[in-house]
Amino acid sequence: MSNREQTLSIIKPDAVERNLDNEIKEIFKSNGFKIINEKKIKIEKSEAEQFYKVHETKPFYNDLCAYLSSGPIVVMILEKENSVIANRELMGATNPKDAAEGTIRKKYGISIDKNSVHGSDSIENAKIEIDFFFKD
Ligand code: IDP
Ligand code: MG
Repeated sequence: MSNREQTLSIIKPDAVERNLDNEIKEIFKSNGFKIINEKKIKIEKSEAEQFYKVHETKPFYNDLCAYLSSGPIVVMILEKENSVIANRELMGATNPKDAAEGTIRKKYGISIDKNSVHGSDSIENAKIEIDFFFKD
């Protein structure tokens, strides 16, 4: 039985700013992800606050939301078998310092906040996050 599923990926401002978006998209494609939909946008801080609401009690919440809304981002719906886990693996650990060799965050991440990519952490959250950016 196929487990083909969708996840939400974001190429964050630090990577878009360095013109890495095409390179990162190629990494997803060469790892078997199909880009179902994508758009380059800039969001308001209030939208970032809504998107990251799960982190609202964390000390880094304000900086995180300011950062995600600081410049253009590329949001994508990615599809592949077990895409949520597959994307998390390809992204690497939240802190690029801890990310495994060959992962996107190891290759491009600058710091724990400027870690180049976001990926949904569960199938349930993937649906919520895809709706957040692509339901109109
Ligand atoms: P994830 O992006 O790997 O899923 P989360 O724990 O969901 O990591 O955190 C969301 C984002 O918040 C991270 O990607 C990172 O940019 C930022 N973040 C997480 N922990 C810290 C921290 O301790 N200091 C600063 N920023 C953090
Ligand atoms: Mg997360």
